[in-house]
Parts: sequence; C-alpha cells; structure tokens
Amino acid sequence: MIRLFDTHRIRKCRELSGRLWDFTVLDGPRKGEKRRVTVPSCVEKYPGLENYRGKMLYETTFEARGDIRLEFKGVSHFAAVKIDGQEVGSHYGSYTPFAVYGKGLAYGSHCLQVEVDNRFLEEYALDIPNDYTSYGGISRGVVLEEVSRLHFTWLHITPLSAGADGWNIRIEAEGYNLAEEARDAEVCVRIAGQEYWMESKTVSPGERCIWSREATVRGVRTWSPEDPALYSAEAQLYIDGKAEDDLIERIGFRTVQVKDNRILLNGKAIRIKGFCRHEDHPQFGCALPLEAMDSDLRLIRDMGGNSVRTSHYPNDELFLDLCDELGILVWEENHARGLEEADMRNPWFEEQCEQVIREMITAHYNHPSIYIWGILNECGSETEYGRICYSAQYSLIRSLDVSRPCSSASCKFFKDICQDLPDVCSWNIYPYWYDDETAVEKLEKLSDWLNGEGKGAGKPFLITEIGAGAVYGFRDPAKDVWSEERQAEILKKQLEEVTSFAGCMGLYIWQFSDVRVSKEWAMKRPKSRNNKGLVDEYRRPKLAYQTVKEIFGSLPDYWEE
Ligand code: ADA
Repeated sequence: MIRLFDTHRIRKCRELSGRLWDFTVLDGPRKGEKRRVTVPSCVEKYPGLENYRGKMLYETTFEARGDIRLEFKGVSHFAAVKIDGQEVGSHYGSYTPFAVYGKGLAYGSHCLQVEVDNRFLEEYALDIPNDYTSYGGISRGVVLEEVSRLHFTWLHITPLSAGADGWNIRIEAEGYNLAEEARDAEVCVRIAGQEYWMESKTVSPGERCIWSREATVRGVRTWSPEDPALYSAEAQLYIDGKAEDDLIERIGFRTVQVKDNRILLNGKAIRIKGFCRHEDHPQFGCALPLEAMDSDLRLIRDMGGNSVRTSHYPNDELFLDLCDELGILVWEENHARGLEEADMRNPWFEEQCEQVIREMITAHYNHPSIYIWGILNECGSETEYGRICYSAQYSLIRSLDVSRPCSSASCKFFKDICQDLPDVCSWNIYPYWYDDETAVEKLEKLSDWLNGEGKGAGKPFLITEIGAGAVYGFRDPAKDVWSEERQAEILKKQLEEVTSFAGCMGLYIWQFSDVRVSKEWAMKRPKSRNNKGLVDEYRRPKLAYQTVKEIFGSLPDYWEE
C-alpha cells in the first residue's frame, strides 16, 4: 500500500511493491546467493543477512508502454535504477521519495533492476554508525505510473487564513514536459465541489512550469486534533480542452503561527505532549507495515500523546497519512543525528542535507499534521562552521515553505551559537539520567540564557527529548539502573517538572519504543537497543507507560489564554 487515498483517476498507476522480487547478495561471504523477498522490506530481516552491509540487487518485471515514471518512496540508502539494462537514475537518501523515468517503452514486459548499497562510506554523509540502525533495502513502496508527456510532478495547497467567506488558500502545481515540442496547457483544481482554473501556459520541451493562484474555499471545516477534517484537492491538466493528466492530494485547512513565545494552531496555543519515534521493529526493521504504524499511533494516543517527532529523518507517507487522519501533530525532521563539525565538513554533507530538505518538503507539504520542520538533531551548533550549515538549511526551508515554523533539537546548551536562527528553540535534556541537575534548574537556566546572551528571546521553547532507560522485564526493588522502576520514577519527576514550567510549550519523550542500535554503539546499550522506550521493541509496555499516561492524560491540549 502506498497512500491512504487514491492519488490519480486519469494517470494509470500500479504498485510494484506489495509483492515478491528477486534478490541477489552482491558482497561478502554470501555473494551471489539469490532469494525471493517482499518489497518493501529490509535486508537485515532476511535470514543470514542480519548484519549485512554491502551492495544488493532487487529485480522485478512489469508490463507497460510509452513513457513511465517510477516513484520510489524510500530506498536505504543508495539506489541505482536500470530499466531493461539501461541506467535511468540514482539516488542517495533512505527516507525521501525520488522518481526516475523510462521513455518510449515498447509494448510488453520490461525488466527493472535496483542496485542498493547500505555501506557506510564517506560519500553517504548522513549515514554513520549511530544510536539507531540505518537499515538497507527497498524499504518503502514503489509505484509505476504511465505518464502523458506533459504531466504533474507536485501540487501544493497552502491554507493562508480563515475568512468570513471561507478558507483563503494558495494553489501551486508543477508540470514537467517530456515532449520534444512545447505544449499549451490549462490547469483546474477542484476542492470541496469548487473549481479553480489557472491561466493557460506554454511549457517548453524539458521544462518544469509552475501554475499558481490564490483562492477561497467555501463551506469547509478547519483541521484540528479534535476534528481532523480532510479534503481532496484534485488537479487536472488540460491540453486542447481534454484532461490529459491529474494529481490528487489530501489536505486540511489549518494555520500554524509562532507568537509571543507560543505555537498557535488555528490561533490557539497548543501544548505538545509528544513522543520521539524511530521507524524500527524487530520483525520489519524500518519497513513497518501499515498495521504496525497504526498500532504505534494507537499506543501513543492511549498514553495521552498528541504529537510525534519523526526522529531523526522524514517518515513514510503512510505514517503521515495516518497522523493526518488521527489528528496527531508531527515534528518532521531531515536526516542527521549527532553529526559534529568534522562530519559536517564532509564535502557531501551540506548538499545531501539540502536534498533531503527539498525532497521532504516537496513530498510532504500538504500534510496538515506536520506543524514544524526540524533540522540537524544535535549537530555542530556550537561551531562557526556548523552555524553556516544551520543558517543555509533554515533559509532553504523558508524559501520552500513559509507556512510552518522551523527548529532544531540542540544539546549544546550555553555553547550553542545558533538560537537566533530558528522560530522555536528546542532542547534535548536528560535530568536524573545523564546528570543530576533537576529539570527545573535546567529549564530556568536555559530560558534565562535564551532571553539574553543566547539570542532566543520571544521564541517558543520546547523540550524535544527527555527520558531514561529500562530493560523490559527487569524489575528491581532497589531501582537500579536499567530497571523499569527507575525509569518510571525518573520519568515522573522529569514530566512533573517540565510540565509545570510555564515557559515551556511542551515536550517529546525519548522515546516511544526501544530500537536496535549500530554495533559500534552496543557497549553503551544493553541488548544492543536504545532502551529508553516506554514500550520495548515488541511494543510491550514498561512501568513508565502508565506513569506517562497519567501525567499526559491530566493535561489539556491547549494552554489557557
Ligand atoms: C540524543 C539523541 C538521540 C538518542 C538520545 C539518547 O539526545 O538525539 O538520538 O541518542 O540522545 O538515548 O541518549
């Protein structure tokens, strides 16, 4: 399954995932071994390849004719794609979609080959041994589309404001012309039974062209966590009066603003009760099926959560579709965890970060659940070189989307020199776990500093990580380190202190579930897991689950006026 709604009525599409592909190991002692594997999936889930790092080949066949567009929702982490033996494109970046084209295919069966590489190499700057697992494989869906020569590549709807006549929006659509000659086209977008025509444009060969206008949509409900009302926006592209192509997006009408130290959702100050979540499961690696994603969200809801932080990379669109439907707010971030100045100086680093940001925002723009863009978790924000990267990436975000604030989770405290750059100041803190300072002491010091030398005055303040570890099933009256009792006790103190600190707009608990870590991290992590989950890797609740449920359950979703 690719999305929770149909994205086309006119364009012929089918899913190439959700079935078995041929798989060949290309490196290591099992080189040459062949198997049949499901796509999407992760190589680490194929018996005997649990620790595989290397190249691998995925192959399948498809029937099509003419021009095709293949969209890969996520390949971890490098993909080189061939159609009938011809290379048609390549892509680095596990967590964002990309498309390749096959032009003028003859009627019949065609061979698709995807060579995937999950090695840690200098040219893959964002993937290093880390406190989570960078899995390998075609880990998200694959779609085959038979496209007309001039076709849509994206459609963005920006809700601007709710007025007396309805919601004021901006509509933007991009078309791409594969033809050798120019094409004249008109675009019409239909939302909630209303039609919005855009001016006719001539699109030159090989050109990408953007249609844009503002409009008012009448009679629609506002999207909110309490009433996550969704609507389709259907764009059609007309050539000589005939609809040749279409693109359907699902949208919600809501605004996000930052004002007077608060984050306003539809004008009301939202209180974040959130969880950081990795895409990780012992049975599926990062390729969680829909049902497992949904059940994670149900647990988050059960604990009283109203938000998820997609630490530390953009998430599967199916997960975001679920959040849209369930009214769960999302902090979505680019792919980078703990990359210090030396990592940021990798010649590929900045370009690859910017590519993730561009692909993430282009693909996920319409999700009403995403209320903030995050970048560079715990990277080198205390260094001059780091500041150049932070600054460039915030500028890029603002050039692509002015309708959401942006932020970055920092652990650099008083050394951080980047807090004047984001819209929201966000901190990862672990009181009573990594140090003995109380949460209140930390928050007071940080907030005083931000209001002065730290240059974050007037901005909302969020805790983006807080938590403690426990090994599931280790019960211990002495409350020793890694016991469930200790984790529950620490979480209670942390949450009570943070939620009673009026200057803090909310918090994200680190983390929803235990996750597998790279072997280089295993000595610091019992069972080779980051054990700060409120549920273990199989989603079995630890004692702290109930503690969090009681505290989150007693707090309203909005701050009083
Ligand atoms: C950091 C980091 C997380 C995780 C956490 C921990 O704050 O952002 O990815 O590693 O620490 O468990 O220590």
